[in-house]
Amino acid sequence: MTRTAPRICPFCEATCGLTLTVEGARVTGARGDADDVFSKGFLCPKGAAFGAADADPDRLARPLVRRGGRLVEAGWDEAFDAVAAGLRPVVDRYGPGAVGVVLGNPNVHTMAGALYPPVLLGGLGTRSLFTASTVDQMPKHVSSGLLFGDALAVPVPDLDRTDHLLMLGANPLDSNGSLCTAPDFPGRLKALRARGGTLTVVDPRRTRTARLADRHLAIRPGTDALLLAALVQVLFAEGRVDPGRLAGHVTGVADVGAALRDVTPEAVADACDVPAATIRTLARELADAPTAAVYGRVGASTVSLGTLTCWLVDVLNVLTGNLDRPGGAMFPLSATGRAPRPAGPGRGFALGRWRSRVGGHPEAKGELPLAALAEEIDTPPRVPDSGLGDSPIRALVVVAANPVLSAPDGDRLDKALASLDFMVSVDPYLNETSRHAHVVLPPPPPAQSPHYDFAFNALAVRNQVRYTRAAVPLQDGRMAETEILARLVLAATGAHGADPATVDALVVDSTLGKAVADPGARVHGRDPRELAALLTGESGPERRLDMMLRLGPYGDGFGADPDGLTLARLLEHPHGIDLGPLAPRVPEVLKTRSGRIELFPEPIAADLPRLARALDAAPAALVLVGRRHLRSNNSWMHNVRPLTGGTNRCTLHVHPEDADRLGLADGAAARVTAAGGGLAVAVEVTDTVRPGVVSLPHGWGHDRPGTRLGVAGEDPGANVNQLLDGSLLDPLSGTAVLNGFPVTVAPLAAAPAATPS
Ligand SMILES: Nc1nc2c(c(=O)[nH]1)N[C@H]1C(S)=C(S)[C@@H](COP(=O)(O)OP(=O)(O)OC[C@H]3O[C@@H](n4cnc5c(=O)[nH]c(N)nc54)[C@H](O)[C@@H]3O)O[C@H]1N2
Ligand SMILES: Nc1nc2c(c(=O)[nH]1)N[C@H]1C(S)=C(S)[C@@H](COP(=O)(O)OP(=O)(O)OC[C@H]3O[C@@H](n4cnc5c(=O)[nH]c(N)nc54)[C@H](O)[C@@H]3O)O[C@H]1N2
Ligand code: SF4
Ligand SMILES: [Mo]
Repeated sequence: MTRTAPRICPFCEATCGLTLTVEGARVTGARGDADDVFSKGFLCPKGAAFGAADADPDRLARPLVRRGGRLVEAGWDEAFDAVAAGLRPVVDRYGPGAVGVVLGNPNVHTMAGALYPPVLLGGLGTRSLFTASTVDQMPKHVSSGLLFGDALAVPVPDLDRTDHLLMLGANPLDSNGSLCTAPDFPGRLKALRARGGTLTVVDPRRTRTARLADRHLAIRPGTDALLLAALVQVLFAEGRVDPGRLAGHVTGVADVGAALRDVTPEAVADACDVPAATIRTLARELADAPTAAVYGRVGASTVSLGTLTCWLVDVLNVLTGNLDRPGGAMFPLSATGRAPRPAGPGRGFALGRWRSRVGGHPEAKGELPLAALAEEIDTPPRVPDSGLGDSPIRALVVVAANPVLSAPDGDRLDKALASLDFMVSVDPYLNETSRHAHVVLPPPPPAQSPHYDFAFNALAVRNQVRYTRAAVPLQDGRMAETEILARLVLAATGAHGADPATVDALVVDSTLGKAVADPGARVHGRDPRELAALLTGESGPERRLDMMLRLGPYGDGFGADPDGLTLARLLEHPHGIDLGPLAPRVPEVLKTRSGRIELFPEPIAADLPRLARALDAAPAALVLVGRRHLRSNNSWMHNVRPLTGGTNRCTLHVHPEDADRLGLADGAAARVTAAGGGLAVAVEVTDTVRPGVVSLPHGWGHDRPGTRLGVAGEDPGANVNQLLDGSLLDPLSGTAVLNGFPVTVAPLAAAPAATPS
């Protein structure tokens, strides 16, 4: 029998609503859900391939447990016994810090990834946390933490209403957007232009997004901070600073002007390779536009000046009066977020509350740099057997991460992982990282999981709320990822064997306990047991969702507002509920100690000398940047046949001038070399990259033994991150420099002397 079922797509940040066609337990088709309140029918090739991704025969069907050096299928109880037996002795002997936790990107695309890792970290008490954020958006969190006092308060461009968008280091036509959840990002950009708005794209490559723009600036990689600083300088020099409504809510405006006084367009033009006159024009347009938003993403974040760049993005939004106003850069209000509070001073944001053991890297948002994971494992203690506090990481819990491909120097990490006393991976695939695990716990395919976007609703260009239950019931032998993580929490924290429902019950108790004790909460003074009894839902995670919705900004406050949101009400709306356009949130959103936007925070001031040095640095002859492909997704979708092939290839884009100079022919093999190593790759000569820049996508290199990725292995590609040695970081955020690092490229067939490695 054929039926349809709604399912929010988990494959990228756009969160499109899909209508799945289901036959038995098999998804045979996927189309855009025309009735979805947010995506209105949009889908991309990845969403269309939902069925193929769901049914990939290489997805693991059963847990794997290492026996005699080999990973063999096992039952769930046996697998969790092995997890408890592997982790607890490490905690007991070396302390909780010897257990590292690695959280990868798909955690923001699953309900389990939102609901359980905080409990795991709290229960374990480890500070050895590494996530995809430090190869991605950590600079934005740090910037938001410093400016607004809340690392999660990330302004998003009000795409549907802005008159002017200045976009740096983002290519939403291929990525579908990031830190700006907007189904049909391409359509929204076209609509911006159709209503007379202006789009400027700053990118060293002439991307599909750049081709849509009014203006494309092929900037020299890594210099966006200089460009943005010069825009700020022009605003001050020409008397165009006008924070508008925010004026009474900002401190440090004059300090910013003074600090950047010398960073004129003329001073940065050569470094950025953007004419001074163009920079002046950009600044004036930004100031003069009725509304405007500056937006930077991966190419403006995973660079040496990443935090400064992210900071300058919002400095410009503030100085032009565009922060927190319709058409500018605004703070979404998520249905499971904190209910608005009276404005006032907050606790602020601290950096570097502890440091990594080996490199001394400061924590940011409770995390250490993913680039430092290998050294934290493979560097012996300073004093052997010194006991707690100085132990290398000896055991690792990896959830939805493939750092052997996604982090710098995969070869070193590969060896480090092989040396661990114990490793558990929660992953549907046996891949480059999970092949080192002693236990692999496979989550069910996405059709068998419910979906709610805890993370992306807080980054969406429109306030809305949607929830889809599993489209297909859990099949025999499958365990919900929420239950997998709940059991993992128990096994890791000494409560192995307890009922996984106790994890949810504990969270509910503690959350409601805090809420009723909070004089600002609508449930203040009520009995938490009474509130817990009101929760509905078929499972622990659903009851937790109900609780979060009811305590949240649109919630019913457990009866305080009978028209408010509950899980039951949401379930009556399978295509979601629209909660309206973004609305101003300053000052309520601010949690800085001053209660204001702190425009010139001390850590930023202390980092400015690096900006000055970047002005004078001689540019490298050749640097590498990344790129994404619409039919790819980081490291894990190269195994889905319908998404492979065509232009989705791991080739090195080289500008014709560079190809001539270096003796590289289209289609020929080249050797790329950098500080971390070398790799061989096919050349694609194209003028879509600017001269002096080559581009290679990430997430490739599927040629390691011991994986189970049949399709990906046919065309493995090369791992770009092997070019890095892990030492290049944005110091404030610990984020790896993945864009704009120096490389040399030579024909592979050339004389050996010309191909050092
Ligand atoms: N050079 C370079 N490197 C980069 C980047 C770049 O632009 N250039 N981009 C960086 C960025 S932005 C990111 S976010 C990181 C991503 O890097 P990672 O966080 O490592 O994420 P993925 O590569 O997507 O790997 C995700 C893992 O999760 C598994 N998985 C898939 N679905 C599920 C699920 O439902 N549940 C669970 N438990 N597991 C699942 C996959 O099998 C895979 O093993 O890569 C970074 N690396
Ligand atoms: N199809 C697809 N979609 C994805 C993903 C995927 O792998 N494939 N990954 C998802 C993830 S995890 C993320 S974080 C998002 C990322 O989404 P985006 O931020 O849009 O990332 P990219 O598409 O890599 O675009 C980054 C752009 O920055 C440019 N760039 C590189 N260096 C510089 C520089 O120094 N300055 C400037 N101005 N530009 C530079 C690159 O040429 C590239 O075009 O995409 C998500 N969506
Ligand atoms: S744009 Fe993203 S969310 Fe939408 S269908 Fe494609 S992969 Fe899924
Ligand atoms: Mo990412």
